[in-house]
Amino acid sequence: MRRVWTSRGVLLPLLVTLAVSLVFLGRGGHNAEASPFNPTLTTSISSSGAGATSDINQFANWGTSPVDSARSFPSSSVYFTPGNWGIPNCAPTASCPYTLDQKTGTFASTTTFGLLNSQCAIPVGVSFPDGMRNASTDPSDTISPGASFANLTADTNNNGIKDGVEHYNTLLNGLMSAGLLPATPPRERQILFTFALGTPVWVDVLTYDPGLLGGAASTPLGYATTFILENANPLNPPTPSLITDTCGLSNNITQSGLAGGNERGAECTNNVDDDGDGVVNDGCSIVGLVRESGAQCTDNVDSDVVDSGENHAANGGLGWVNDGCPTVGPATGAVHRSNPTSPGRASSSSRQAARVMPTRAPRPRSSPPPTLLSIRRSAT
Ligand SMILES: [Ca+2]
Ligand SMILES: [Ca+2]
Ligand SMILES: [Ca+2]
Ligand SMILES: [Ca+2]
Repeated sequence: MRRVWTSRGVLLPLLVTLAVSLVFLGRGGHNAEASPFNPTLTTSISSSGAGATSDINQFANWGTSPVDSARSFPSSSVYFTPGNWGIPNCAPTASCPYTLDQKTGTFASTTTFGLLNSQCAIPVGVSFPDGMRNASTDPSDTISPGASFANLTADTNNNGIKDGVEHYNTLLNGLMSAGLLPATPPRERQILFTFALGTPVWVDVLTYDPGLLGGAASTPLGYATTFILENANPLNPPTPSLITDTCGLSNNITQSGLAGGNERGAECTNNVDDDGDGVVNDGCSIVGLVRESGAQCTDNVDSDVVDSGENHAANGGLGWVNDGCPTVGPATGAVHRSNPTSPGRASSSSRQAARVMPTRAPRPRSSPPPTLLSIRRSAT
């Protein structure tokens, strides 16, 4: 049986907390515990050459073991990349060098869950096989998320791109209206989508120009990237879930140097190997409730006909061929992240790249609820 969980008298929509750096959004049942705040934070890059494209690998661990008294679920943290790094501008008024749904990175986490009101003691790996995908940055073009993010994951015009990728969403605009996100649109938006223990999970990853998120004092830290777990967004309608608590977290994030490697958009509405890597529709995002896998990824037909969430009559009856199958071959597309062009600065930045900055330690148990929680209460 599924149920909705309450904590401290507050109705909580499912809290899958894989995520991350929830800017101002954390509502985990244990994120208010008074515990030592001692995260392990590391960053590495794949290349330190001047001007070279480089993957940025970030690891942030707040503890996931049930015997780790210091484990915590951060309610707020932001990932910074020095301002002299090359990060293309995908703001609404700019010309983004990569297309919607192009793969821009990978993300995985381990989260400690409590299930069905039991003790919070189960570390579960939460993977995102589609990785991070480039998405619209235009706050003037929004759609509402719908129950279980159905509106975001739908593809109403059957063009191979999730509607939540093609459009901004009202959950983000709500945070802007509340002053919790900058009024200026982000320089880049990436999305993450997966199912965790059967529950749909949607994450918006926003990157802002220096000084916009966190104010002028944060300008020297560079570009700020924040991960917003929309399952924990107070503006999101509560959804009953198996998951009733969360209390530990570690994240592995890679922002790719090059964007691409996956088929996307119209390339996913056919049964053709459009990018010539020998595999049809590799890296096409999941459509519906299950992804094709194994031999289903090489048969070049719409194999998962049991997927009731997928429109198998779409695309002239082709359906969605090999949806959700892995990306094959390296990215050869546009630059997504690159080192500074000055050699001296590149060397320095290889040590400083993309620092992980927890911006706030867990609040003591007696502290007031997060700001947005108050807003939600007044609205209901
Ligand atoms: Ca194709
Ligand atoms: Ca291919
Ligand atoms: Ca399919
Ligand atoms: Ca197939």
